[in-house]
Amino acid sequence: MSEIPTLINQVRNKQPLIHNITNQVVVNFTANGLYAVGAAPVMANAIEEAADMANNADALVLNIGTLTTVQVDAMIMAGKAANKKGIPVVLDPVGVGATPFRTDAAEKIINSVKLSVIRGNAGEIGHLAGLKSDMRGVDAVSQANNQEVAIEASKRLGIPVIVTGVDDVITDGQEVFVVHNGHSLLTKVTGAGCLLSSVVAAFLTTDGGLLEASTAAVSFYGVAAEVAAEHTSGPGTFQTAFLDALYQLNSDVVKDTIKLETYTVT
Ligand code: ATP
Ligand code: TZP
Ligand code: MG
Ligand code: MG
Repeated sequence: MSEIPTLINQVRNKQPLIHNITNQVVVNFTANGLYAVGAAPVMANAIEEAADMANNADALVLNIGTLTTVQVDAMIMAGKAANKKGIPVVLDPVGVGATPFRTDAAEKIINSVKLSVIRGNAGEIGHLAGLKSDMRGVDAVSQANNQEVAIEASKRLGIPVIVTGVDDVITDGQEVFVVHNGHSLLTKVTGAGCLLSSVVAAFLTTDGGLLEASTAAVSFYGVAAEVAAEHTSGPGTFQTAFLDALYQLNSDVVKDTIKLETYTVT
């Protein structure tokens, strides 16, 4: 996709403000990762201010990783404010399917807020769509066919989805983008998926169409992981090198390194 470098540069120039209502595990990593890609993070969970903060932001991320009942209400209030303002809303349904509370909360959010895209692993997205799926805590267990899960889930939910794992699939049920970049060290750092959801939100503030901007975000992220892994000996140094790669990555390197497949479902 020729526009990937343009979209990366747009994020860096625009410095979009991303409002994250996210889990306690990944707050710091998400904020630093957003700064590294050139966006600006803000975290605001309180029910008293969630809608006001969304109203000041360029995009909203709802992440259910360490949910409370009050936080579900705050997410819905923020989501409705974002919808009214017309800014993108990304849902990361962390661990959905692992407990009934998470499942009920995710369904409530989906039914109350117009979502731009849902990003999760195959277990999470499959579960949301009523497909058979396995979760162990917040991690996907089986290696499902990500393309089948993504296409079917997007059709059933009527919402574009991003299913990540060894391969990443971005689809609205019709147009399919498969990104083969990334590195297994991303599975050894908590919050790699959560940060990706926030990076997708940052890219959705660009001029790119939803699927193109999401694909640019996912491929940029995957190539950054490959670059970072070259300089690291394990998860600790990888985490630091990954932030550096997100910050330094030349958009032409992404264009040259991206392994992308696209097709239309017939
Ligand atoms: P999980 O909790 O199951 O790890 P997640 O929400 O953390 O899910 P991932 O599916 O791990 O999200 O995706 C986060 C990033 O890690 C994506 O960029 C994805 O391409 C990458 N990734 C995940 N697994 C691998 C792998 N085995 N090889 C290469 N890249 C991977
Ligand atoms: N527990 C609740 S939320 C969370 C954990 C470990 C973080 C999950 O992050 P990711 O990005 O899905 O790996
Ligand atoms: Mg992970
Ligand atoms: Mg996750």
